[in-house]
Parts: sequence; structure tokens; C-alpha cells
Amino acid sequence: MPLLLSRTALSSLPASVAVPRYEIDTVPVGIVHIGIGAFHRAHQAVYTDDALALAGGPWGICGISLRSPDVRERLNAQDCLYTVVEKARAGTAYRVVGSVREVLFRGNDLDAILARMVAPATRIVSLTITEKGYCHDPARGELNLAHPDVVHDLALPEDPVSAIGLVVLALDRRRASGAGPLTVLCCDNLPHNGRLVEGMVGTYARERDPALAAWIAANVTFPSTMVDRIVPATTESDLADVDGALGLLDAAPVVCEPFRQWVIAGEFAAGRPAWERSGAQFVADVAPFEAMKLRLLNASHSMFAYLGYLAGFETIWQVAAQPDFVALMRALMDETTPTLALPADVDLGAYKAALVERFGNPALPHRTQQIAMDGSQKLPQRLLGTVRDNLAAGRPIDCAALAVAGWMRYVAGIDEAGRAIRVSDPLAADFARVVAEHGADTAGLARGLLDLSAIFGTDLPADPRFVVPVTRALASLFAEGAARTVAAAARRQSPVL
Ligand code: CS2
Repeated sequence: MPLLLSRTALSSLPASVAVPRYEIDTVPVGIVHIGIGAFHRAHQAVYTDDALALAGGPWGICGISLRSPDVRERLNAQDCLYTVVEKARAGTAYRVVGSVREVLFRGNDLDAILARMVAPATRIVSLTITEKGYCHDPARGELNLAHPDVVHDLALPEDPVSAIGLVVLALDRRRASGAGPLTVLCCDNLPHNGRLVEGMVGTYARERDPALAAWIAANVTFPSTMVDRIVPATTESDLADVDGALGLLDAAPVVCEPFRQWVIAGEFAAGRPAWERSGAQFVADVAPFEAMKLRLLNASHSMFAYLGYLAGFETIWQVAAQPDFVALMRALMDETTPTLALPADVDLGAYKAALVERFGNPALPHRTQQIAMDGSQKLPQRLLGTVRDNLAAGRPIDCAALAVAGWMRYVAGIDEAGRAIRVSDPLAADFARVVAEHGADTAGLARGLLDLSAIFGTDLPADPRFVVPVTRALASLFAEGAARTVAAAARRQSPVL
């Protein structure tokens, strides 16, 4: 039986596996990260691992898991070390990351979590809790005060279940104990994510105590970030593969593409790791980069997820191997481009070409069904902002309309072979209600879904320039199926095909 990965076992790893180039034991915790899932471990923790090796500093990470003790059990058993497996077409690279120094679980470590968040040594609280973790109204970007978790936390603020509730409780205690300023760093795929979280923390804090909200405004900063790395959920076969490469058992590896990008703007109230040394870009305004990534990468991802799933493809690289789908992705990106305003040194053409290449990486199976999750929380910033900007300028929106129709067809809940689709979304009950009401009436279904104002606001459902093409595309998806609808759209968009 091979040994478990651990500090003492690091020296027995094969030379091909990179290991931390600093003394992990002596690194104090300076960052508390809420949402210690695969994405954080393959992204910010890697940047921090590099920064610790290159520049040192008190920037170990305490990871917090809100929903399940699983990661805590796995990581704590192996000194919080884990392998990042970078999979390229050309081969695989393995590195063990040491920046995570502790993992706690909300379920039974609340006191320890608060002690960490309130400690003066903690200077940054960062978050990757996915879009739905913010309990917000995605169309308006505001905290949803009627969300059950928010209602719960406002009634019992000392026992928070939401991330915002936990952060504000910790801030309140920092205020009381004089622990000093803090940076709250959102690393989720939301537009203006720093400002958004600042607004939600402010709303929640004001509900609790206006004086607390004022203290937060004076002592806490909320930089904005654009984060990018494709990190599919780890599978059993990934685990076996890593164990083979290491000659040790690793119960918590993460698998990702080689590419990574992190763009950050804004003040850090109490210092930060030398992330610029590990490749993070510090800019004056992150908004153009966020828009580029959300509206090109994530929008195409969602489009591939819904239409690709419906056409029978399990993974993104399989969808990206279909010329019609790639033509449609290119057309969607071209449709989106006039809404973007990037600094002159950003080569958008190269960025778009790289996206097609990245999606096509067959070494990295990324399930369409994984990306299809939580569409209600994703559509506004991925597709609907583009639609609004293009409609305002009188430009076409056909590709985005087809992507939205793909989402509608998917949440209708039955695939093209008549099998049930497992629709995972905080608004799944609303979808089911609309589907039950309208059955096979496509226009009614489109109308019912468009009426969900948390997704579409009130402007888009009232605009025939959006409603008509979406309804038409949805009808085609039902009548012709996804593959034929995509082929026809690809032909229309690029007549040379
Ligand atoms: C994906 C993202 O699951 C999803 O919705 O679109 O997680 C995507 O892989 C990352 O944003 C890439 O940086």
C-alpha cells in the first residue's frame, strides 16, 4: 500500500514532480479563503505558492469549506499538500502545492474559522464560492434579502450559513477587537466582482448595524479580479493517474489546463503576496478584462455546454471538435467583440484563437453538464450584457439568442432522446413550474422563462428584438434538434462554409 502524500514524503517524489521551494512549516497564515474547491487550488493557491517561493512573506492560506467536510478530511490527512496536474495536448506536468496550510469546515469549525478571520495576522479574505454562493439577484447584482440563507443569517448573525453573513460577522469582530483593516478579494466569475461584493456586504451590514457598515467602508477594501483557468471536477481516474505519477496516494489532486490568468485592480488594505512575481497582472481597471473573459470564454463555454449537451456530447473538447460548433463559437465571439473595449496591447484575435484551442484540449475532459449548472446565475454576465449592448447599438444578437435558447431547451428538462436532464440550478423549481404550465408550447415556454426577472430583468422580455429570435431559435431546437440548428446557424453566420 503506497504512502499518503505528506511533508516528510516530499523527498521521495520522483524528480519529475515539482515540489514547494520554501519551508512550508514556517509560513504563517495571512489569507483566509472561503470556498476551497478545485478552482482555488489550481488558481490563486498556485499563484500564492509561486509568490511564496519567489518572495516569501506571511501568506499561507487557511481554506474554508462551507458545504462539506470532504476537502478538509482529505487535505488535513496529507499536511494540506496536493498535486496540481497540468494537462496539455503535448503532455502532463505535476507539481505539489504547499501554500494551503490549514483547512476548516463551517459545519463544525466555526469558532476556529472566526478566530482565523479575526486574527490581526489575517490580511486578506478571498472567495471562490461560485455565482450562486453570493445569494444575490443576478440580473441586478444586489444581495437578495429574501434569500433563505440571508434571512437566516440576519435573524441569527452569530451562526451564519452564507458567505456574506460569515464575512460580515468576522468584520464585526475585527471592529470590536481592533484587528485592523482587511481586504476582501472576490475571485468568482462575476462582473465588477469587487464592487459587487462590496455592495452586498454593505447591504447586509447596514441591515445589521449602520455603524458596522460605516466601519467596513473605512477599513475594508474590495479589489476586483478577473480569474481564468479551466479546472474540471477531479475524477476517480484522475486520482489513480496522480497516484501512479507520484508513487504516493494523493486524495485531493486538481487537474487543469496549463493556461492561467489573473488580473487584479484596486487597493489592498493590509498588504498582499507578491503575486505579480508569479504572473498576476495589476491594472488600473479590471472591467475590460472581465468583460473579455466573461463574454468570450464563459459565454462560449455556456453555449457549448447547452447546445453541445443537447447534441449528445459529454465533454467540451468533443464539442470543439465539431466544425459547425466552432464556426458558431467564432461567430458568437465576433458578435460580442464590438461590446468590448480593451487596452491597445491586448491582442483580441490571438485571445479568441487561443480560446478555440483551449476548448479543444482533448487531454482535459470538461463535462458539458458541469458547465451547464446554475445557468440562471451565469447568463446575465456571460450573454445578456452583450445582448443589451448590441441592441442599444442596433447590432445583431443572433448567436447570443441561440445560446439563450439552448439554455431554455436544456432547462426544459428532457433531452433529444426523451431522457430526463438533471437540471441543477437555484431556480430549478421555477423552471419546472414554467415547463409544467406550457408543455409543448414553445412560445409559451420561452415567454415563461423570459419572465424570470432575476435572470432577464424587465427590459429584455419587453424587447421583441430579443424575444423573437430567442423564440424562433427555441422552436428550431425542438423541431430540428441542436446539431441541425447549430449547422444552419453556422452556415448563416459564415456563408463560405
Ligand atoms: C465554466 C468556468 O463552469 C463554468 O461555468 O465556464 O468555470 C470556466 O471553466 C472558468 O471560468 C475558466 O476560467
